[in-house]
Amino acid sequence: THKSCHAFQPASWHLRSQSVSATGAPRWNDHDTPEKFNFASDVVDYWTQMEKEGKRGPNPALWWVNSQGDEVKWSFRELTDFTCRAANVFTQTCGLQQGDRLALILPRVPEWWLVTMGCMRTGIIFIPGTTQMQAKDILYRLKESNANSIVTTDALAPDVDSVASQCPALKTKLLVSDRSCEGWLDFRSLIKSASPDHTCIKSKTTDPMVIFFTSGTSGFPKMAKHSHGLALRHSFPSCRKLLKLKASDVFWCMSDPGWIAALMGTLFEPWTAGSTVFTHHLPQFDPKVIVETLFKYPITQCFAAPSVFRMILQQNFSSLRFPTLEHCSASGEAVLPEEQEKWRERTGLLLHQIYGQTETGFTCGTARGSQVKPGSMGKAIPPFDVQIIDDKGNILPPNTEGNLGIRMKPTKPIGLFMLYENNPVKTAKVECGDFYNTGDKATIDEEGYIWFLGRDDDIINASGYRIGPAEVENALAEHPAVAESAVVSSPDRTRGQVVKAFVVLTPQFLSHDPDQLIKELQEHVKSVTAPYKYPRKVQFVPELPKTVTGKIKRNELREKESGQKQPQ
Ligand code: BCO
Repeated sequence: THKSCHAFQPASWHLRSQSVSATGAPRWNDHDTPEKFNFASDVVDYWTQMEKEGKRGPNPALWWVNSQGDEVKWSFRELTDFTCRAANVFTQTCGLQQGDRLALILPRVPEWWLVTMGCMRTGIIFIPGTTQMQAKDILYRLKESNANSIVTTDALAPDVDSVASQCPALKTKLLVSDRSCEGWLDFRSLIKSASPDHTCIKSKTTDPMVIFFTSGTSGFPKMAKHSHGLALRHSFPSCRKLLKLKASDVFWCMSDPGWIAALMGTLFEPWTAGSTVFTHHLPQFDPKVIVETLFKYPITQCFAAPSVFRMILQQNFSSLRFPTLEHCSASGEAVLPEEQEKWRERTGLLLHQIYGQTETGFTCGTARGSQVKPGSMGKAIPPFDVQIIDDKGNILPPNTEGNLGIRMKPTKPIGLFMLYENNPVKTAKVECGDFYNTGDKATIDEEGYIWFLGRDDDIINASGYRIGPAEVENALAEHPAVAESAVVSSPDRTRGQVVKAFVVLTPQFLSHDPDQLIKELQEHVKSVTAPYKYPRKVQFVPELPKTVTGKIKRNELREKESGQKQPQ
């Protein structure tokens, strides 16, 4: 009985250059740059209209479950209704306007979709973050981004309250909870009472839509800003070919809602095709729950970090022949050929790699139905022109190691990030000739397949999380036992890499029990920053290797680590 939103105007489709594909999904061509685009009105409201016209099956647009047996199923019509209400909550109750910023720190709850699309409808720039963040992480993000509003749960409300006085731009705090909290607006009851009548802004494709904080090599996380073009790209034929999703598919992306992978995997990619977005609340990662879920629900495609597939394979489940699963994709870290082979043996399914960064979204991948070359990240996804370049931006010949670059001159492709907010130095630093330099080392073969080789800096990729060493070293430095530390990656069978800290102890801690101290340092890091960054390995050393100018030689430590036998 929900009223439909006034934003949808079918006539507008005829004014644009895009065509309608065989499956009914709106499309543009790979190199189209329409002046205006908004994912909420151009894609989601399109599917709402298809539902109204009886041109889409009865499967839900969003299918949410948790381990307690709760379930939420929303149609596109309901999504349009609820997200228009969210838009009205933001503009009318919170007084937010186009260009304002909203920090979004929610676990996998249905309201996450309402907030993201409510922001898109109003032009409010949203800033997703993981719920693993601690008060200090939240403070840094709120201050740096000048966030005017925050949406989170009662679990993080006390952390936000403890830092809110230091964030002058923060005006409204919205709580997603069954309980009320003083000083916080109740998002759920506001949605219920808000009007579903809202007119979506006519955003320019180049208008800012979202800001992600990415890990810094040497300093604090930086803000990668994306335009609405990030979402538009998923309507391009090359992107549609990657997973070949259909309206009848049920797609499960397991990424934490704080990462760009979630935006692509639980919004843009499946809903462009009109597919069902499936999600399991999963507060704690558990391979058993993943496997049970793949058996229980009619999921046809899944998308997760390679560590998830690895952890499933390591559990010795009696059967991994999932009844409805047809296609699997992995992204966030490298997949080894033997892992792909093991997954195929156990499930009968190929594991397709997709590569992307926070700055780039989907960059290359092995398209469904095309040849899987084991260990390869697949081919470039147009409009990205991906090349292997040298340090001056010259294109290198096939099978030569170099930097993975995306051409950004003379024309910046749709989907590549706009800039690092407030950081022109860093923005300029990633430009290399005509290319954006991803900082990843790779090779390309004669057929255009790309192989990942490693980072050219100190960033650690632990189970798909990119972690800057400074974030962990700063956290360690706050503990009285730490005189100084150096943090590097260490190879790991399950997570690809883990964080390893070399620690020089202060004199008063030299006689402490080392095992006890390691646990204490690990708990300390978990308590001052997002726990996924904690050093899973710690080694006490009398001193750190340094250059004559006193800079820590992290590469020396890293090389030593990678030369070591991996723990079994
Ligand atoms: O392993 P431990 O038990 O020692 O510690 C874990 C958690 O238990 C703990 N923790 C979590 N929340 C906590 C907490 N501790 C205290 N308080 C809390 N509130 O901290 C550790 C968290 O580490 P984790 O998340 O790496 O471990 P977990 O739970 O084993 O999860 C495994 C994965 C594989 C599910 C997880 O690492 C993961 O989700 N990785 C993928 C990250 C990802 O999505 N990356 C994509 C980025 S976007 C991109 O690459 C572009 C793609 C186009």
